[in-house]
Amino acid sequence: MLHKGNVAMSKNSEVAKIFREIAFILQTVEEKKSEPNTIFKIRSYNRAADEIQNLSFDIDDIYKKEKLKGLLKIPSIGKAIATKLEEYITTGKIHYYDELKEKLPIDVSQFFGLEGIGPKTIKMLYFNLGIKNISDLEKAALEGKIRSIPGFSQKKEELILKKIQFFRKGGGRRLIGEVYPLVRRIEERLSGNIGVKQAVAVGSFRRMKETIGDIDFLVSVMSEKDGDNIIDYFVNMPEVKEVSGRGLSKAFVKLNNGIDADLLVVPQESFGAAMQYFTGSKEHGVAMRKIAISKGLRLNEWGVFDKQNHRVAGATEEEVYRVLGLDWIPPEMRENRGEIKLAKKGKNVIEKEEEEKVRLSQLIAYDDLKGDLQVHSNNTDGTMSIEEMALNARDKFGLSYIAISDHTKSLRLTNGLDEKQLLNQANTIAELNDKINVNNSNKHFRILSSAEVNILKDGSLDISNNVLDKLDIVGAAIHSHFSLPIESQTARLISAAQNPSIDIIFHPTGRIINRREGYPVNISKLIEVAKESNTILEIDAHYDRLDLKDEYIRMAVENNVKLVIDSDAHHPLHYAFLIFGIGQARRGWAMKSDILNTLSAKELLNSLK
Ligand code: DGT
Ligand code: CA
Ligand code: CA
Ligand code: ZN
Repeated sequence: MLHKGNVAMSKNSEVAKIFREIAFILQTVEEKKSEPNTIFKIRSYNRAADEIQNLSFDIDDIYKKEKLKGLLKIPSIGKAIATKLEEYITTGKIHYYDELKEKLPIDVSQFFGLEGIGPKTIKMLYFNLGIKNISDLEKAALEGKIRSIPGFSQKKEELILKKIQFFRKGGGRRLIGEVYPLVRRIEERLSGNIGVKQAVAVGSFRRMKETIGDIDFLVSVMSEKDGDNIIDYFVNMPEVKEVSGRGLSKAFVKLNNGIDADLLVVPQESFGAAMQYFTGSKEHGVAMRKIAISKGLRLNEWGVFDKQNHRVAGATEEEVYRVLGLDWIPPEMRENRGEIKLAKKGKNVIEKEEEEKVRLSQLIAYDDLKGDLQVHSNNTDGTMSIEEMALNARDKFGLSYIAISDHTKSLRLTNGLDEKQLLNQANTIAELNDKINVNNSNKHFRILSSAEVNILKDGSLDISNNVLDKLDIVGAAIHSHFSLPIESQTARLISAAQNPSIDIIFHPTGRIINRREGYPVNISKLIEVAKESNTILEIDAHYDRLDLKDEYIRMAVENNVKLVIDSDAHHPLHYAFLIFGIGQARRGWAMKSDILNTLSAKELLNSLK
């Protein structure tokens, strides 16, 4: 069982943003920036930002209850930062931040989106050309002014333009993990309103797309009066910043976090049809309407109607699909990529298609995962001990095993482990397994020894095979040399996959959604090698990675490559991210049997190469 992700909240996000800006400005203008003290400060602000962003409580509430003492209980928050938090909660300002802003009066957060354009560059851009935001930057680059800054070049100028383009393509879409808790919260509150029969978030959110343009809520009511009441309630929610429009059965608002949200209100008898319509995708809807027409029916958001204009279906989605001769289709599959053909009832004479049809009913479910195979501890860049990570996985998320996959030595930034430390850690894990299971005979939990081995430039690993072979399961990943050409990157991944000690390739393409494209990979080739070598490909469920992405998952599934879904947890709350990975797996048509961490730990270990 997985809990609903409690990931980010608005006040928390505001403070997190300010802390990231502080860290950034310190890196930019602080004279003593290479002194250990400053480095420590920069890291502390970044860590605090991550922590607060991912907190399951509102910092306001924490402060209300326990004041400064409560704030100090947040992991990674020391006295200095807690005091700044208090200042922000009580006055809405942080004096230290305002002071720093005076030294560098630019729109720092805009530049966060431009991966690879760091503090040093931004400082030069500001002091040489007065560039304060992305539009300034784009203008200067187009006018050829950037190359004239000492140390810059035409190549750098072109790179900057490319980064800006990539950033704009993201176009204000939010990562699903950024809006998930908020959407679930609103959905729950709408459901609890008097007069409301059902309330659900539809649109791209229900399809679990990796990014969300706007949020669509659908509500069914008993009477017109109830409809009016729920619209009143919606436009007056504390999350609403401004109301952009309101009609008899709909409302459009902008939320405090800048995202738009729509509300549609329908009568009970149309709820299923409206759900079908507003879940989309548009392409899936268009194809559905064609089928209706071919059957002499008409499908719209109010129902399915016959020639005499009688409603033949509409209250539930199932009946809408049924009268069109289709099985119900999971929302994540509704992209008009072949799912409608798959759902046609009784038409599949060919055996192969009959086999494929089980995908609809045997898609991996949100409560199918038994373990998590990418988990980090505070022995490297995680925030909690192995034991704490294990107990949280067991008690809060109902998992029955985790693999501790700490980074390895060549990743110095994370204090990666060397051979000796890895073997020591494996011994500690063996002892911990005894300890945590001692009084818990009914619910056996297993910690697996593992590592996230760093793939070096030439495709070799930074830990020797004889050490890796002593671990239960091993993942490998690329964390550097992102600018090598596609042939070299693919070759690096292939040599890791062909290494007999490597079981899994972690986050295979290295992308960070809306921030960096990742390194180029010939994915078909990698899939082919994964199949031949019995190597597992990972779906990293952290919502800013989702790597593999849906379309690559589908390719892997079609080629019978085995997959795992991991949270990449650096803190126990991050186990909540697993649902985003499951969502992508469903979008990639993966069945439970395609995902190896639906197996017990024993079965999983038996299936490795
Ligand atoms: P988003 O908001 O960009 O992440 O993507 P969606 O899929 O949530 O799209 P949105 O919010 O524009 O509309 C919600 C759903 O309503 C969409 O998935 C299908 C349906 N819809 C909206 N406009 C149209 C349309 O013009 N034709 C059809 N067939 N359906 C539409
Ligand atoms: Ca939408
Ligand atoms: Ca919409
Ligand atoms: Zn990694």
